[in-house]
Amino acid sequence: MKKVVSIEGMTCGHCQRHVAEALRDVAGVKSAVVDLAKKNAVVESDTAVPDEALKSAVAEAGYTVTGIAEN
Ligand SMILES: [Cu+2]
Repeated sequence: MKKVVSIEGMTCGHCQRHVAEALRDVAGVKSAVVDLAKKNAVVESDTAVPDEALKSAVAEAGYTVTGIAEN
């Protein structure tokens, strides 16, 4: 399964890495690729990962999720 998470607040490569690591730590997430220019992260998982889990991981890292789309 793939979800595209829109994220506000990332400004540099450190933010990008920080968010990617936070998302990869969410249970069930296989990979998370953050695109700084597009302000999003593509999250892949074998099983459904709740949007809330992704949102809180990003929030704990200090950024804001503005939307999550199934892809
Ligand atoms: Cu930064």
